[in-house]
Amino acid sequence: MHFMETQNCIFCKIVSGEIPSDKVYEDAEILCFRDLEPQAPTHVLIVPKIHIASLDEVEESKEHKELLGHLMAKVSVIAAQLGLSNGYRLVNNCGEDGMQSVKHLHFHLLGGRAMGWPPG
Ligand code: DGP
Repeated sequence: MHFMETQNCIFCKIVSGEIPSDKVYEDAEILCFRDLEPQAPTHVLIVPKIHIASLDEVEESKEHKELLGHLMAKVSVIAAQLGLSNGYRLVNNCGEDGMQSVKHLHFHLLGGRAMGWPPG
């Protein structure tokens, strides 16, 4: 990880509090906040607090496996907190073809309406 990468990263600034966000859930490892451009009645982003550029940068290290396991285990907790009792969609956009725009690993949690498939 390069210093400049975290310094210029919007989501690192949200994690540090430098940029305000509408927080939904927070613990020592992860932060969940409402997306600025919601694509569903409920649309939040779940991010690791440490800077990982994308899912493609996730390694098979103990640290990454524990972090991602923790994040995944919290999805149902956050969904319940948001009242998504009828289901939801969890999305990760990775890299150029995945149309990832913010280069800090994040998962979109969308709900409150039926989703379409296939995705565009
Ligand atoms: P992606 O395209 O998967 O990289 O999604 C990035 C999402 O981040 C997009 O839905 C809009 C959201 N976003 C970008 N900048 C900000 C911000 O400053 N605050 C919040 N809350 N969301 C942001």
